[in-house]
Amino acid sequence: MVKVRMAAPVLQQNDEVARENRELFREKGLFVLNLMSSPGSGKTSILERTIEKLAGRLKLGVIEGDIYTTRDAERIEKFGIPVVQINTAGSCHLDARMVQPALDDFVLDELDLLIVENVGNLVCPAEFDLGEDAAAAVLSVAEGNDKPVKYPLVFRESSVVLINKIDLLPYTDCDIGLLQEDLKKINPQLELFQVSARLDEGFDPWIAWLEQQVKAKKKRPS
Ligand SMILES: Nc1nc2c(ncn2[C@@H]2O[C@H](COP(=O)(O)OP(=O)(O)OP(=O)(O)O)[C@@H](O)[C@H]2O)c(=O)[nH]1
Ligand SMILES: [Mg+2]
Repeated sequence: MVKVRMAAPVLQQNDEVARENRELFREKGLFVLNLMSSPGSGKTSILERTIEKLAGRLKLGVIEGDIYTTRDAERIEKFGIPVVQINTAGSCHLDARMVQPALDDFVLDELDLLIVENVGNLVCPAEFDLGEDAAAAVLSVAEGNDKPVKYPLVFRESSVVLINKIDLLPYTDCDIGLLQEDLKKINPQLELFQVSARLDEGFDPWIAWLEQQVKAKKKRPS
């Protein structure tokens, strides 16, 4: 009789490592955010504005997830904050096992906030827990009004949606009222922020939200 060993399902294995990551973040009192969107919605651009605004207020580290290249990490490195690039070499998302070794490259005790920019993809990243405290999704107004209803998981899993590129509204058929209604139907708890990373507009409520989350995490008893 041939002995068969059933491999633990991929998502189950991922969840075990995600739990270890989450436990480490709890020990360190570190707030960790998973930033997700389709390619080109403006995750890195929003990160750049966010880093500028948090300078001197919070100590921020960044993990960049991309299939190939170190381009996003190079953009972040210019701000002089700790950044690590993970290349997934084909995979459309980060998982907890990719993030775990990257954490060794930071001095976590010296950070208040760690933002993980996931691979540009509106579907796969939302399926993999990294051990983060919260997820934020970026949706640009140029992507079409139907994206929340067609790709609901990422919006269900997120605490925040940054509706980006509002400077382009006059050139699109986006109905921003309807877009926000659809997002709230999918997840009534969502915080919605309208921003333009290009024009550096609308960032104050987002920055206040981040600072509030960091403060709450630090206070949580260990
Ligand atoms: N008009 C306009 N363009 C923007 C805005 N934010 C970002 N962009 C442009 O959109 C393009 C993509 O921006 P990125 O920040 O690289 O997008 P991303 O989501 O990080 O992309 P990936 O990492 O490849 O998934 C760039 O050319 C940005 O300059 C905005 O608010 N308005
Ligand atoms: Mg990017």
